Amino acid sequence: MKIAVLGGDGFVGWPTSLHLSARGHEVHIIDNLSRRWIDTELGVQSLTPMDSIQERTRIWHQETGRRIRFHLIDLARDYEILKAWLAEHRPDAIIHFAEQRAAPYSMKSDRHKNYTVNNNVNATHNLLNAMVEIDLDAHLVHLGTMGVYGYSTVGAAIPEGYLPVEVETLEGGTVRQEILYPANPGSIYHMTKCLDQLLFQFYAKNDGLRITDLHQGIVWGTHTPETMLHPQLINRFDYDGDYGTVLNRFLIQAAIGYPLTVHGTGGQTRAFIHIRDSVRCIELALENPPKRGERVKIYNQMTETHRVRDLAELVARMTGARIAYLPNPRKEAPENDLVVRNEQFLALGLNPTTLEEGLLAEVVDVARKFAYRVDRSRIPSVSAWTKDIAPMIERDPEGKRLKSVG
Ligand code: USQ
Repeated sequence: MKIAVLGGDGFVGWPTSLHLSARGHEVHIIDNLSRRWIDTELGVQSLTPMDSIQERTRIWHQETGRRIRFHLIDLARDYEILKAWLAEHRPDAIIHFAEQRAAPYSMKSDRHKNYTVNNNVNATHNLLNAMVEIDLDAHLVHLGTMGVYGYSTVGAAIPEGYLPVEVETLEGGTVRQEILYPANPGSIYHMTKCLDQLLFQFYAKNDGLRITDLHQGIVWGTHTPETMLHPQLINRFDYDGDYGTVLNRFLIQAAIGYPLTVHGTGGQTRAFIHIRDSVRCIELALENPPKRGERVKIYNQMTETHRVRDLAELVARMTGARIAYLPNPRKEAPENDLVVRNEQFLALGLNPTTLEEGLLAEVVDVARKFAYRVDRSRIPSVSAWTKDIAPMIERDPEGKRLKSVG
């Protein structure tokens, strides 16, 4: 297949591009390199040293003989260029990762809120609009998020996208329907993914676009078999307070002797998936497109759920790290249960990589190797969800800011 990977320079986009190229697909990365600019804005860098995208693709060719092409396009702004590119290349499939994906970054200031909404919503709409305009019947696979559902405890499992409901009719009977699970975003970033869902519903219904939406949990790990082929193919690894995600942060914190930064009581339960399973799920989704005219196909792309404090305790037991319970910069339920259905990927043959499989130690090893690149002052999460919360968040990472250290 000819596949366009939008956002192919990012944390999941890069290993996905390599995985698909290794399987013989013709891969084209489209990216505006915004993630690298945001590193510059925030004054942070990936824990792992990352080469330019051109250098990465050169090394990939050198190691495997396969070519990945790179095209510098900003989906949100360069509508005509995107449309012309799609018309010229006519890919069989498009994987859409090209969105600002950090919840804390999206909540930093009014500017960051505007940027995230403008970037994410315009990128998705420009893509859908262009596909219709040039009659492109490509399968669109989008990286959504488990966060569209919210994480509230309802005493029932979260279905894969659609909720069966019974509606009372005017005659007093009932009709059964399946509706999109009620959106319940917890950040501006998550809200843009909820808006994406509506764009997909409309374009699938109105224009028959074939769309798969993957509601992914928190990705952990860093290596895939392809990124390990050469040191310069290494994946990025975010540890800072905006882009670092919880489990990878705990592992790097343990590796450098920094207290594990649990927000609040750590009673938040979230869905997780290893990066290797993430790229495999995307491949499985590509192999199973919806038919033209079918509704949007939605998968829950996660393999297990964990409570944040249980993860901290696990990492502490494994490494001897201390745990710090900090004031939570986010407005979120302090404690929640979460049960998620994910039968569709399991039925397609996904064999989940779980936390028990020794891969936690692999991440700690990567973190130790590159520990010299860590700026400890960038570890705390200082992006507050509301103006009331902001004064509770102190910036000193290892002194004043820690409420208690266990
Ligand atoms: N948390 C801590 N300590 C930390 C960092 C986070 O306790 O040092 C807590 C947060 O308060 C939150 C939970 O851990 O309750 C998860 O935070 P996160 O930063 O790991 O994940 P999140 O902001 O939800 O976003 C990440 C990705 C996003 C993706 C989402 C999937 O950045 O792109 O959509 O995970 S999900 O969480 O399932 O919605």
